[in-house]
Amino acid sequence: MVFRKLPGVSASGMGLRLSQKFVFLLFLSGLVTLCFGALFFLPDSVRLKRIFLSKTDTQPVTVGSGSENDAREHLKRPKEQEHGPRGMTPAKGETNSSKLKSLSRKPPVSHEATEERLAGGKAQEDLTLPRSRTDPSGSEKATTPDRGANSDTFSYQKFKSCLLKAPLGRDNGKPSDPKTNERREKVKEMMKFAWDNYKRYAWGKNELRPLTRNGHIGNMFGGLRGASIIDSLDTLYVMGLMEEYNDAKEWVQTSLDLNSNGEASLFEVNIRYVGGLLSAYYLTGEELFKSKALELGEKLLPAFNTPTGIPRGVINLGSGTSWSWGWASAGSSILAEFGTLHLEFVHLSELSNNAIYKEKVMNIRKLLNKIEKPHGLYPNFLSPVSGNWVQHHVSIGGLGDSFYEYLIKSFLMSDKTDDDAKKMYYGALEAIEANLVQKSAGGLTYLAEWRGGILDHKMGHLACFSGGMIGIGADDGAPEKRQHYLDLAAEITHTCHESYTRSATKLGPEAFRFDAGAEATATRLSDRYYILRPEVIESYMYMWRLTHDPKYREWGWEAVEALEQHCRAESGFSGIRDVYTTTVSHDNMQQSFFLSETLKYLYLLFSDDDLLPLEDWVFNTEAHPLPIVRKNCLQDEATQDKTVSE
Ligand code: DMJ
Repeated sequence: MVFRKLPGVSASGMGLRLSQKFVFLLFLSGLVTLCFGALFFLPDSVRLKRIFLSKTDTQPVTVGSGSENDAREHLKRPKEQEHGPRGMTPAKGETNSSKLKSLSRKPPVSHEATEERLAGGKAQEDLTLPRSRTDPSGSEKATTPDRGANSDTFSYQKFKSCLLKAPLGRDNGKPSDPKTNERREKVKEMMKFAWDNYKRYAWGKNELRPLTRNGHIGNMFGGLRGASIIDSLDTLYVMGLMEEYNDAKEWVQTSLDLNSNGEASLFEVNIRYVGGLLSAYYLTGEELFKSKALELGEKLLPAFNTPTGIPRGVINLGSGTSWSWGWASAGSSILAEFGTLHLEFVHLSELSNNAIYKEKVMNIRKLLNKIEKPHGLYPNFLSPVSGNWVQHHVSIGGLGDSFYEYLIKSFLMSDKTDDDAKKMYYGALEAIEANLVQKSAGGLTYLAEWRGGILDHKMGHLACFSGGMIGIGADDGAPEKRQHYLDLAAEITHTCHESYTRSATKLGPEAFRFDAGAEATATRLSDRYYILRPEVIESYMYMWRLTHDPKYREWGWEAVEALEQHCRAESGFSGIRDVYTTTVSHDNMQQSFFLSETLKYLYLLFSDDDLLPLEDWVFNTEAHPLPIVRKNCLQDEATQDKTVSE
């Protein structure tokens, strides 16, 4: 490089100036590099970071090369990590990032302490959610709430004032009848037994293996841990197991690491983790649960980056890359998976004051509303690319089930204002009645499956939730149909009960049939297992609340006795491989839904109706209670200071 002499500057002086400039420039560039580098260490929520470091686009691809038949096969096998039809096939390998974060500890709470805090309106600042907005860059990320915007923040106190009744009832739902109370106490003891063993042998893992006394992680939750803890929070709280609840809360505070980098089922993470955290927040007012739910919800958004906005089934929680299940026909998405996000996503929007979550699920709704439906039915597989059905298999059990459940519950959760959901639900129910509802030779009402017009006379255990669903929707149907819907709900619940009574263990098989002389029994070896599923008991609970017919409590008690006799092992509860033999073979898995659903529904069945009253709450498909959104009340200034009488 040649240096020219500048006028008025000596050569040595110029050399000095130049080297000073050089050092200064070096220092400056070092500073810039340092600042930029520091951006990587900022939390994702900081706006500066979002401006400089936009997330990489997701590349939709299809995982594996299985077929739908593989999927169905998978449903039938009582494999250890099998949870159901909607989150079925495990995603590929997972990473084990379980960094422990040490957060400040809060003192443990009791029911009384929480209620007192809410009623007194103390710590209002803690209970007020700051506002958040959609990222102006248009990226899929939800942006961090801005602190301090008051006009449209979520106030927990106000939310409580909009409930019609106290969530836990007058006396925590304690029934006055001593026999019923004894039964309720028994269920509570079962929960404590299940929890204590999980805590002792599997703490922080996803499920307990009660026979080998260790933990199971599996690969449905993308490296997230503690599924049994998150699924249990509300059950423990509602049952008044406060020491256990406090342990669970402390684990969430100190050890729930959402920065995992594995491939997760969007559906399973949503119903168990997001649903569990939301419920825990609404019941307790603990900000911790809300912020975790929002943090996780944000990580799910990239799954919606498809040409139609229909999300794919698998998402890498770290990179945001999403896939379709390898076994799903032609890279399709599953009706029960993308159709079971609505309740949680509406609440994520409520709490964050960020419309993005609701927009995502409303877009799914719009597409499904518009698309041509064969005989008015919704097939189980839809292409997220073209928005067309991929093939015509319709089922109210696995692959379809909770989509229908979320239609009626969306309507109920909207304080009966969501008319589209209402229309779609009753339209679907009409099509189901016209095409799938059957009467067996022995007079049992059941729901068959439909394959392009051909009926498969099989009903899965999963489809047994429909007794409860049709029951809770009966009242809002056309006036001339109301009694009919209630009767239909009772008939289906009766059929599902029959599937239990016809087995040696008095527990029901995974699927039962109504052909070749079969009446509500499994005819295939591969359908004989029971993995502690809740659906039949769920329908007993709803039918009890709707009719107060004592038979539902009796049926629930039969199930308790059967669970105790055949599923209780020395160190927890286990599924069994064959319900038709009393020489049981345990599958060595205490599913997390046993804690969140089966035991919660049993407890509610033996409680008074004012424990989580249906006037205020809907249960998500994992039995996590979510409150009805009373927009009028929430937006009404006058209710600001009103508090619910406890
Ligand atoms: C649960 O995870 C949920 O109820 C889901 O909707 C279906 N499968 C299981 C329980 O069987």
